[in-house]
Amino acid sequence: MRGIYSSVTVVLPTYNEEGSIGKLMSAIIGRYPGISIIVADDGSTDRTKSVVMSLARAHRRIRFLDRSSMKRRKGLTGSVIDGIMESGTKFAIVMDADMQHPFDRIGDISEKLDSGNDIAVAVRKSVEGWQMYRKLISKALITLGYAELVLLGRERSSDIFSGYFGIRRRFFKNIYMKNRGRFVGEGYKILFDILKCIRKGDAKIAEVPYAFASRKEGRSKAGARQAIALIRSFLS
Ligand SMILES: Nc1nc2c(ncn2[C@@H]2O[C@H](COP(=O)(O)OP(=O)(O)OP(=O)(O)O)[C@@H](O)[C@H]2O)c(=O)[nH]1
Ligand SMILES: [Mg+2]
Repeated sequence: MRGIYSSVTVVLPTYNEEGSIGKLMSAIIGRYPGISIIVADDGSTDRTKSVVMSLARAHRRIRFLDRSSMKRRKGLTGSVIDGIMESGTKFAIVMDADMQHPFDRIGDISEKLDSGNDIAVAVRKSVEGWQMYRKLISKALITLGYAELVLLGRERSSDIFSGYFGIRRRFFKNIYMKNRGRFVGEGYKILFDILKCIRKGDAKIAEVPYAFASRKEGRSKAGARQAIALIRSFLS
């Protein structure tokens, strides 16, 4: 099994995740020998950096990417792009750092990539802890986004906004280099930006089901600004 995981980098975007980042990284390293991790941080003001750095001293496959020292604009999509581009492995797996994405799906995602898929999307089969209004807004946006992909003849998956997916790095790099202007760096939905750049039939996409858990630590950063960024994604 070590074979597959030494080809995988897990990209974890963070902003103030001191409550979960250490536990998540230790769990990933313990379960998937040989795997690499890049934490793409946007200048967290809590202890996120020191937690990651102390683990990085013991594990050479852990890296902390300090985006604030790179004078980049803040943003989840931009952080994920930097993380994937900086990873040196054949595959990258993107997931939230707040434990809402169960890390035990990393194995299935890695296997789907290793067996020849360009993208393996972890698809939400259930969502825990969201209020009704958030479910409704989410459903409306998903319907709009899906319709756009169908109308434009683009690739899709049954969870087009999933923040948990794996991708072949060269495949991503190729798409990103040709379509930089269509990625909304401040946005939250990089998978949608990727899908809208792939003509239907030009990628092999697999799915892995999972249950989206409620946040147990830290604070949500999702809000109106991210919804506006998504509208920009629809239009770019
Ligand atoms: N680097 C970086 N990471 C971010 C930024 N905004 C959010 N994140 C991280 O992206 C992941 C997802 O953000 P969340 O706030 O949990 O969004 P969400 O899961 O849709 O919302 P909740 O269900 O309310 O937690 C977490 O790991 C955050 O720390 C950002 O601007 N920059
Ligand atoms: Mg979250």
